[in-house]
Amino acid sequence: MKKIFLLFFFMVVAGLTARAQSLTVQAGDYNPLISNELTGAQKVPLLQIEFTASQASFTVTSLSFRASGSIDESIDVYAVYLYEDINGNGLLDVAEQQAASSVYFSSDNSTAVFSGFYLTVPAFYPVNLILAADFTGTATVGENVIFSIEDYLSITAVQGGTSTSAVIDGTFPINSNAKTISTVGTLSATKSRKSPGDQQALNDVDGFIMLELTLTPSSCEPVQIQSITVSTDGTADESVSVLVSGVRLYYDSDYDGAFSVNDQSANPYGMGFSGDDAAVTFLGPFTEIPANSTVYLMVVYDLSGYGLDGETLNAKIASSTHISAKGAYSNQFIQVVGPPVSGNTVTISPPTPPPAEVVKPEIRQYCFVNRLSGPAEVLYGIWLFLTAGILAVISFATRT
Ligand SMILES: [Ca+2]
Ligand SMILES: [Ca+2]
Ligand SMILES: [Ca+2]
Ligand SMILES: [Ca+2]
Repeated sequence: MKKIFLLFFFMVVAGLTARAQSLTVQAGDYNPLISNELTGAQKVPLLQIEFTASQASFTVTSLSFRASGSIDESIDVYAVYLYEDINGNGLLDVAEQQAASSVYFSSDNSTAVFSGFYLTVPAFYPVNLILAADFTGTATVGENVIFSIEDYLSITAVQGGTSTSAVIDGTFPINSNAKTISTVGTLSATKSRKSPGDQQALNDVDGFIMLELTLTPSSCEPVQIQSITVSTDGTADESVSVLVSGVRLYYDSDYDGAFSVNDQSANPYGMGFSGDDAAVTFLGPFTEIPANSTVYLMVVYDLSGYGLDGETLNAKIASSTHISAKGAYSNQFIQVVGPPVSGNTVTISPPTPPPAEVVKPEIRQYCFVNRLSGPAEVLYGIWLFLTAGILAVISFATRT
């Protein structure tokens, strides 16, 4: 009976362990949003795919994508690419390399298979890929396309260092957002991966980063932002706790989520909240952002010193109408996708008290040349002088 129980116990444990060693596949947190794209656009990011391994590492060896939508992918898409998204931001950065050789679609709404590569997914460290496409220029305005991982059979993976097939977890299909062929651009405005989390701020701190935005025009045309409205609804009265002209915008040019030497101001002057839970609107025009590229914009506050301990502050782009942007070629106001975008909560803490003055024990100096401060010390000095003199005389007399 005991043996049967133990056997049953080990089977349950083994079952749980096997279950736990799965490879989870899902759209990444920074998956590109819907956008308009130029008919001949190159390296358009389409879908961010995140692999997460629990307990054991895995190796992905093939991945297939099904195309759908009105464009004929065998004619209108030159090739699709799989990039390793090393910094996980859903964008193709200069240093990021292809994870597999490019492939193409052989017919309309067909499947393209990336194979013969070895992508390692270590336990507990998510790995992100980006599917991107080159369009040929033959698709017509208004046509669209979506790319999908249809089911778990679209992924081949083995447990690291073995030939054991991976158990794939995920909710399928995993779809890209729709890409529509157009000449009029769109602007994606999302929370940057480097935007700070919940944090505390001294109530008189300057240049505190509240929110970082990722601003990405699609491939159609450069984009010029005309205005940005920053809203807030923290418990603090922002007109009291934030300085007049204490709301400012900066470009995070090196994308480190912090102030750096080359980070330029995006607007020549700061703004101030006129009341509690008020909003401020920065009127541009701001620097034009090239097509299919990205800038990172930080919203920073200078705090006044009057915020109370425990009160909260935040910064948000409350709706897509709170960023107005024009296409440089179409000269039209274009669609902004992404908002609402909210920074995390900042809790005001009292300023750090100045360090307590260190009381040094007094070192009495009896050299009367540089310290003759009181009558007692003067007398003591004279006594020392006389004593030394007498001793010297005695010493001299003794020797002679
Ligand atoms: Ca199609
Ligand atoms: Ca990236
Ligand atoms: Ca920076
Ligand atoms: Ca408030």
